[in-house]
Amino acid sequence: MPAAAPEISVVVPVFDEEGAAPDLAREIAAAFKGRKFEIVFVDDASRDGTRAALTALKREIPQLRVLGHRNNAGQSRAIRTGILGAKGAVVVTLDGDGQNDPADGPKLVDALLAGPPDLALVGGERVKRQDSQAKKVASRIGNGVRKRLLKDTANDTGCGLKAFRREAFLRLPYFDHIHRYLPALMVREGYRTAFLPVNHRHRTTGRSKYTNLGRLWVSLSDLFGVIWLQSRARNPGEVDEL
Ligand SMILES: Nc1nc2c(ncn2[C@@H]2O[C@H](COP(=O)(O)OP(=O)(O)O)[C@@H](O)[C@H]2O)c(=O)[nH]1
Ligand SMILES: [Mg+2]
Repeated sequence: MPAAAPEISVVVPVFDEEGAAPDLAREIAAAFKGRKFEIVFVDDASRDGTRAALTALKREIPQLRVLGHRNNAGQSRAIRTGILGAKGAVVVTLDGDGQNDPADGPKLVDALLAGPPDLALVGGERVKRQDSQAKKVASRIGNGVRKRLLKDTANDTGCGLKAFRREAFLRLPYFDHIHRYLPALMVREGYRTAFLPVNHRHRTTGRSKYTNLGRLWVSLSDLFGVIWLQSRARNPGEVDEL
C-alpha cells in the first residue's frame, strides 16, 4: 500500500554528523508516529559516513528521504534544499546533531495549526541551553542586538527547531545564514510568528561547525542586510479579486 501523502516534512541539515544522524532519525520517526509525515535529511557533502549511514536507514524508516548536495553549501542552503524537495504543507526544521529534541516537534506543529491562518511560524526557544558558557554569552548578546534592531520579538532565533508553513517560507528571499532571520522575514512578508519553550541537549558526538568569531562576523553583515530588506518592504494588505 503506498504511504499517505505527508502533511508534515521534518527537514534536517547535516554536515559530518555520522554519530548523531541515525539515532536522530529514529527519534523523529518515534515523535511523529501516527501523523502523516516524512523526514528529509539533507547531507551537505559530508566528509564522514553520514550519507551512507542515513541511506542504510531507509529500509528501517520508510518515511526517511535523503537528499545530498554535491558541494558543501552551508546550513541555510541545506534547509532550503530540503524545503524545496518537501511534500508537506508544514515544515519542521531541527539541527542534525541531536541538540534539539524531536519530541518538541509535534507541539510546535500543533500550535501552528491551531493558530490563525496568518500565523506562519512557531519557533522554539531553548530554555536550558546545553552549550559552553562562551557560546551562551555570545548567543545572548547576538539575540539581544538582533531583537532590538529588527524588532522581531524572537528571543532565540539560533534555535534550529521551528515549525512553519512551507508556502510562507518559499516567499522569502534567500541568503546564507537566513535561518536565523526567519521570524523577521516572515513578519516582513505580513505573517504572524509565535514562540514556545523547547528542550535542549548536549552535543554528545561530532563537533560544532561554528565559532563565535565567525558567527559574529557574518551576523553583522546579515543584520544590515535584513534591516535594508525591512526598509524596502511594502505591504498591500488583503488582495481582493474583483
Ligand atoms: N548542511 C549543513 N549543515 C550544517 C553546516 N554547518 C552546520 N550544520 C548543521 O547545523 C546544525 C547546527 O550546527 P552546530 O555545529 O551544531 O552549531 P551549534 O549547535 O551552534 O554549535 C547541525 O545540524 C549541523 O550539522 C553546513 O555547513 N551544512
Ligand atoms: Mg549544535
